[in-house]
Amino acid sequence: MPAKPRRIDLIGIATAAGASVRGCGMGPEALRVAGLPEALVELGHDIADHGDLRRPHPEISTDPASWRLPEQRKADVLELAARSSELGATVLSQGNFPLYIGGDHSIAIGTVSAAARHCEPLGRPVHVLWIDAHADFNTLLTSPTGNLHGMPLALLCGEPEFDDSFRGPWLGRIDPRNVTIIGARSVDRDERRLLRARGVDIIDMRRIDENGMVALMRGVLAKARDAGAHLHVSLDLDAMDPSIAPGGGTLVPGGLSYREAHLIMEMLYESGVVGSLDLVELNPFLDHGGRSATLLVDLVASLFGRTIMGEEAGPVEFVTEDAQAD
Ligand code: Z70
Ligand code: MN
Ligand code: MN
Ligand code: MN
Repeated sequence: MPAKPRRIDLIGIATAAGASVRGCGMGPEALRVAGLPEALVELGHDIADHGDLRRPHPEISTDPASWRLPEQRKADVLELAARSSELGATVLSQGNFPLYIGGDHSIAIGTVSAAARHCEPLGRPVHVLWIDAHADFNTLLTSPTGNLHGMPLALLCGEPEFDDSFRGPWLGRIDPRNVTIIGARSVDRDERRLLRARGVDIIDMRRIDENGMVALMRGVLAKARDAGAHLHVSLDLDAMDPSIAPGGGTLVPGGLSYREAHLIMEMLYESGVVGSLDLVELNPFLDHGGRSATLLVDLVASLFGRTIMGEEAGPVEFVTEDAQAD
């Protein structure tokens, strides 16, 4: 990825079916309004916007206590996962970069599946960098809420509690030992035990404070590079501190700083190993005047090559003192 312009395919997945709070179905449009396509074009990339995948019926509530029936929400999550897995795999087979804009984090069931299915016949491993306040590794039994946005990694890693109703030819499979979660600070008790048992690498806030972001990210990137992996990056807005990213439904204090988040993105760009990206959990209804949407656009720009000092295409001519004197 570094230096070379890419063809980036934007795929909106307009849903909140996996979340406890409504509103992140509006995420794709907010990111477009905040200038996501323009920021990528400005960096020299080509963009194709596929519009949004969505369920045909509106997200309405007839029961004020639960905005939609759990069975209906599950069906929505899985239908959108199947469709995004198909579309994402097609984009990857064309050699292009899929940028998925959610939507709640359940969309990663489909987006990571696309990468896994694309890479499997090539014998190429998929590594996942999950940037999130949460671990999203609950199963149907460990989940305290039943919300599917807290479970995508467990399903993708093949946890057996998910029955056949969660599976289909569209579902890909990843190895939990190739998953790194960074920014974690809210992990449920049974989820924690499962993560340890499966060998997921959790870079929680304590490890970031103690070791520093650069050293930790170097380790993640070296592992992916040495494996010749496709790195899928899944960026949950709530990884960032709520003071800079207020537009989420499940905010947790003590998150990534503006500088830590940009540093991750810049190092990802330089690594050249990133093959696909999710932007999830932006809730424009809860955002403050587009601050969180703008933050995500700026982070994506860093991931696609924006730097502070930039890079000029050719030699720059400066006005010298001599010329000024004429
Ligand atoms: C909790 C659960 C979660 C995002 C909340 C929360 C999961 N562990 N994920 N917000 N993005 O319900 O499983
Ligand atoms: Mn998440
Ligand atoms: Mn989260
Ligand atoms: Mn607020």
